[in-house]
Amino acid sequence: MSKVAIITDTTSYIPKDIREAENIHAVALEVVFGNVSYKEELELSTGEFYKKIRESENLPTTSQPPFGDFLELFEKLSETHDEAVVITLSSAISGTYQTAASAANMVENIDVHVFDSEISCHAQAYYVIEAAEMAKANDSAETIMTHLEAMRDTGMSAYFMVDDLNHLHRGGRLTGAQLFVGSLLRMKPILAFRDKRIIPAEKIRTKKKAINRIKELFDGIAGTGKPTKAFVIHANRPDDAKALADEIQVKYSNVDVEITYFGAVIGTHVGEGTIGIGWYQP
Ligand code: MYR
Repeated sequence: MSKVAIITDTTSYIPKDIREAENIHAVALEVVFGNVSYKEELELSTGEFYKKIRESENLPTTSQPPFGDFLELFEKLSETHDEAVVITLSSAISGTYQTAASAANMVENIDVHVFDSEISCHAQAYYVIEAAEMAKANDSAETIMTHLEAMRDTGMSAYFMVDDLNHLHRGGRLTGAQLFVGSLLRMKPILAFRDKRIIPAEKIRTKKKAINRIKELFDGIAGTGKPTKAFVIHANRPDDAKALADEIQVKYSNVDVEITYFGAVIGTHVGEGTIGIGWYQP
């Protein structure tokens, strides 16, 4: 029987206690302030990050995990496992997928499969948790990959609204905005993933209207009555996130809603104040 290790990158923001309980390994992306880089979640917590950006003169940048971190982990896991499944954030917004795939090709004694979640954050975590449950049930890496692909085909959605679009624009992670970027930067567009990339899905003028529109999009899904997994995600807006999650939970008994966060690396690109809702109907 094949023993499968489950690996993710830190942008799935799965808390350490859950990672440990589910045997999930995490490889960290890095956030860079000046010439000091920190492995997010391991060397810089999300709380410390939001404090640091307020105190720092220059805005941080980010980078994918070093190639050697994947290689070292794969080699270590090859002593105890036959196969591994790595689940990364979207390959169109970070080189993490490509780096993991290159390291997978270099390693011997373990068969490493790399899965592109085509999204990030808690939506990525849904794949990781599912894969960890399957590995626990002794499914093979191939069976897990097939299941993850089916989940991706079913549709994983996330809509979010940023307080200041300049962060995403500066980091070059906003697709399709070039033609109307001047006017867009003054708006509160609703952002979403399409074909692995972040696009302004709808142009909206005010924060209030934007959040109401996100709720409306979610209502269209939750209102079907089908069992739905949902998350409210925020960049240092815990009270607003809680209020939104409570509202969803009171309204829909078919929805299992969690509150989650944008950590340092994704927080660098979306900026403090970002809030959104993501969902998946298994
Ligand atoms: C890197 O330096 O490789 C990391 C780049 C990360 C780009 C993040 C762009 C924003 C993603 C928003 C995710 C929202 C999910 C609900």
